[in-house]
Parts: sequence; C-alpha cells; structure tokens
Amino acid sequence: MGRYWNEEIECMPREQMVKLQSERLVAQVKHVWDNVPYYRKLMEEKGVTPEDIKGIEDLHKLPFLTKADLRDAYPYGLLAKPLADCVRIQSTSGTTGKRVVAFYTQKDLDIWEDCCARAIVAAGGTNEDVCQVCYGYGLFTGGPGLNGGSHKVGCLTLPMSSGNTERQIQFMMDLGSTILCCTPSYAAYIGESLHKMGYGPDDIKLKAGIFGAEPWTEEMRHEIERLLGIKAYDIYGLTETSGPGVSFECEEQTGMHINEDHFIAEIIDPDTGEVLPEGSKGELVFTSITKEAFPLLRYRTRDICILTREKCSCGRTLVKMTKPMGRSDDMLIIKGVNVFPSQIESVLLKMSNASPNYQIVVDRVNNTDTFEIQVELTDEMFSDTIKSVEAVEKKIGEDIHSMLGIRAKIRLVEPNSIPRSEGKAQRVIDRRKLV
Ligand code: DLL
Repeated sequence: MGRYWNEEIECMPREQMVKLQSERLVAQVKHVWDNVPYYRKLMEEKGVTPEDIKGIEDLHKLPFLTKADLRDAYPYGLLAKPLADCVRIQSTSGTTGKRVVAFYTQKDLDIWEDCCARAIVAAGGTNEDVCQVCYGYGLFTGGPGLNGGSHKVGCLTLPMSSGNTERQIQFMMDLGSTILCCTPSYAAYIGESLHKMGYGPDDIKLKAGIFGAEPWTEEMRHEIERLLGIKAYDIYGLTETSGPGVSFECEEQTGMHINEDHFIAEIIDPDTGEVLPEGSKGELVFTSITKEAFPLLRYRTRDICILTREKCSCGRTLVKMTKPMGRSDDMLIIKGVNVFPSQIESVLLKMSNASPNYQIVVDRVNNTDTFEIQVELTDEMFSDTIKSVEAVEKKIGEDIHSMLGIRAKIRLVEPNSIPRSEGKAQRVIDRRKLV
C-alpha cells in the first residue's frame, strides 16, 4: 500500500533508474562543459572530458565541487543558462562570503515543486487537504518550496511564513489545517503554545507535519506527534540543490527517500574523498542531473549520513538516507539559520575594541534554540565605564544580527576567562544533543 505522486518514478526498478540516471548524467556533464567555464577548468585540471563520462559508473572520475567553489564563483560563475532564461533566485542567510545563491529556470522550479509534492503525498496529502506552510518565505527555500509542492498537489495552501504563533494557531483552527510544514523546533513551539492556550490535539484537524531544515531527534519527533496529535515526517534538502525535497520520508519513517531521477547520491570519506560502499557512514555528495540553471556535479554537502537500499514497505525503490548525523565542517544550524563560527569571528575582528577570544554557546530550551556569544573584554575595556561596555555589547549584537539575520545574546566576560587551548580552540559549546 503506498501513496505516490509519481508512482512510475518512485517505484521504478533499479536497472531502469540506473539507465535513466546515466542518460541524464551524460547530458548534464555536456551541458556544464559547454556552458560553464568554471567547470570546464575544474574538469580539465582533473584530465576529464565529457567523452569519459558514459554512465553513472564513471561518476567518480568527475571533480568534487565545494562551498569554496560556490564562493569563488559568486554570484554568476556557475550559471549554466543565460540570465534571460532564469526566473528566480533563492539564497541562504549570511551577508558575506558564506552566502549561497541558487538560480532557477521555470523548468527547475517545476521540478523542485514536483519533488516537494512527492513529500506531501508521501505524508498523506491530497487535494482535500489544507496545508499550512510556516517555513520562512523569501530568500529561504523552505516557504517557496513547500508552497509550490502544496499547489501542485492541489491542497488549499496557507502561505503563513513563520512567527506570530497565536495567529498561526487561530488560522489552524478557523480553516481546519490538516498538514503543517515548518522546522521541527517551530512545530514543537506551536504544539506547546496550543496547550498553553488551553487547547489540545482534539481541537485541531492536523493529521501530518513535514518538518526539516535542521537536525532533530526521534525523541523530538515523538514529542511533536504527542503535542499536535499528528504523524511527523522528515524532509531534507539544501539551497544548493534547489531546497527542500531532495529527499523525504514515507509512512515507514525509517529514513528519507532520495529523488534519484533528479539527484545521484554518493557517500565519501570526508578526509580522503574516496567513494565508500553502500551502508557506510560518510559525507553525502549530490549530483543534480536535471537542473538547467545551477547544476552541481558531485557537490559535497558536508552532511554525514548512511545510504541504504533495503526494501521499503511503502513500495518505493528510491534509495534512503538516514537523518544527517552531523557535519564534516563546523557549520551550526541555529533557529534554522546556517551559522559558521568564522562569521562571528569576522564581526569581532572588525571591532577595534573587542577581543577575538569568544565562545558560542548553543542550547535548546523548551524546544527553541538559545544562542549566546561570550566575548572576552580586553584589559582596557575592563577598566572602562559600564556605559561604554554596554555600548560595545549592543554594537556586537547589532552586527551579528545584520550578518546572520538572527539575534544572539552577547555576554561580555572578564579578560582571560575563556579557556585557552593548545590545539584547536573550542569555539562552540553545543548542548542540544541532536545526534
Ligand atoms: O534548510 C532547505 C530545507 C528547507 C530543507 C525546508 C528542509 C525543509 P539550507 O538553509 O541551505 O537549506 O540548509 C541546508 O540544512 O545541508 C543540512 O545540514 C540541514 N538540513 C536540511 N534538512 C535537514 C533535515 C534548507 N531534515 C542544510 N535534518 C543541510 C537535518 C537538515 N538537517
């Protein structure tokens, strides 16, 4: 028994899928070679030409692409279509170096929304449903992606964006929302608020939720399911590969099926780059084989997980990935926003009177991330007036907010109070225990 958006693809026999992937890969490699000088150079450096790629068995010959390449090529250097053919951009947060800008043609948008439609249908969605989308709208891919998928399925779509939780709950009750799409931490917060307002699962019509964009545990899943009286499904994706919908959970809830007709997944050793056999834990690498405007070949996601082809009771033959089990870089996801410690360092280094000794403390209290940055006072500042210290605190807070789009609690601490280390400085204390 299964609920599919595209049964032919989702349940396609393996040999047929390999054939489809191979054909698409060959065409995609030619497309980037012909249209993206940046790629051609990378391939030439590795001594590979499109003729060397005859099918997915040759994938390993291609060079990897990393976030550093995206930064080098920012903003237009990886574009594979004329700008006149592009109709949308989406982006990650971060005002400087770490920002990722992805481009879409109309066909790219259609495919992306189709992937999200598969996730909604796998969670039980039909055109009878009322789908409340509380991911952020705007440059973030969460809102636009699930919104588009919901339209495709024919759900009545509520483009709420995040925030204003009482109003979210009011709408949910008035309009009888049946599917909720948001980050898991926001889902838990909505659940708690519902109870605080004196209501419970019997007062709402929700049956399912599609939650992703940040790590979350099985315990959190059970908590959300209990608070809202729903079944909670995971969804994964990243801006670089379009956004949400690269993979999605089915009713078995034992990993997320990857939309393999659009993305080829590999697991590599993050240190050596060697491709690892099925079932190994390693870094997830994606090749997008249908994207026109912003195709990425062998893109290193930095997410650590395991792929499995064990038969799934839902009938889908698409490979499954586990929840990401961590990252091979130092990126943190705080309140759904991607944060690199180096971004915080760059804010501090720009201020002549702040010390570069800092520590980031992240925790999860009542299912919401807390974000504190402890910054050491310099000796001169320590003897300054409280007023001038407060001014520094405020300035750091504002600069962090404008850099990341989220607020941090800034705590100035005494000189030399942050432990020094002899090796790598421990910049991050993450108490959330997410994996
Ligand atoms: O978070 C896209 C998205 C939106 C996915 C809505 C799901 C739902 P980025 O902001 O580029 O894109 O962040 C991508 O977030 O590399 C993972 O580390 C993490 N991530 C995304 N989904 C999950 C998930 C969106 N289900 C980065 N579980 C990725 C754990 C996730 N981590």
